[in-house]
Amino acid sequence: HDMLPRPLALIGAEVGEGASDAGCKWGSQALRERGLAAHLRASGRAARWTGMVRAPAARHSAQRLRAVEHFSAALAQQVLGPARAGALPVVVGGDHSCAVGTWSAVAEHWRAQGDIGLVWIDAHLDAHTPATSLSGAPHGMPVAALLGHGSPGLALLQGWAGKLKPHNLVILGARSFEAGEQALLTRLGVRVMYMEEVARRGFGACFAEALALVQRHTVAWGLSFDLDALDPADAPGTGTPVAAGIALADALAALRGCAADPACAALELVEYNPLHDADGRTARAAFALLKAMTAPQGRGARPAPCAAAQACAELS
Ligand code: Z70
Ligand code: MN
Ligand code: MN
Ligand code: MN
Repeated sequence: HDMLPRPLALIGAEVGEGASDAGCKWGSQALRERGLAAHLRASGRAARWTGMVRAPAARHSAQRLRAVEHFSAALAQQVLGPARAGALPVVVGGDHSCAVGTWSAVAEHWRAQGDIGLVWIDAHLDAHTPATSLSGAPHGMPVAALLGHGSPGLALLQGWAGKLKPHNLVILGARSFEAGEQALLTRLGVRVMYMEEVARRGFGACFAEALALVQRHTVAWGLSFDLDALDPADAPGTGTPVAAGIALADALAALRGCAADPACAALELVEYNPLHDADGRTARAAFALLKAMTAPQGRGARPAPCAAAQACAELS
């Protein structure tokens, strides 16, 4: 088979209307200006920005869901293009409402062949419907929409509902959620590895099990990483930091090379808020996470050499 790693198609999801703090609308632009594409090219893959999709501004909560619905359809088109061209779409948020567009496009792309799986790494469950949400914030709803529940404007993107089947979804790292969204996931039988389990078993063991589960009954799988899953010490620059999260080092070790699997359909990294990242720590975490995920070799393989590594080898 083709041994060249797929090129990365970076897509900016400029949406903050899904969150109560809209600051992460500017997250993808900030990471782009810091040189994310060049950083990822250093590990030996082609990488370029193929699209930036901006949500229409919305002031009132009634407008926010509409804005996110319009944005989701536009984002899905920007993800479908590179997917059809054989690139690996990497969606950079933006608040997590962008996941509806991303994974609806991936499901649409693979629909004739079979179901898709998804690993969702997040401090939250994001499984509200407008009926159960206490905040009304659309970024608390994308999981429900992808499962076919809640706002028809989100659930029926691409003209059909149920992009994800409950047994093909695993949520990892959850530690802040409300009863209504948890009840939906429990009723549907979605596997949730709460932070308590992640802390007890280790992130690496949990991610390995989650990956195996989402690969089992699917033709392709993806990873949606909400930066607030990380411990706030490693990633304070997010809309909603939640204490006692995943250590960045553990995430980097476990995720290294995961997208080298040809069945990896897309990646997503969301909720970067540059307005809460004065020292750049969270941007560095985002860079490192995406570089680890897109490392051309699988887990356990040695990292690709770079100029600095060459110098290190010569010194040793
Ligand atoms: C809460 C709500 C949320 C992300 C916050 C929070 C949702 N459950 N999601 N940050 N990524 O408002 O529905
Ligand atoms: Mn989220
Ligand atoms: Mn979250
Ligand atoms: Mn190096």
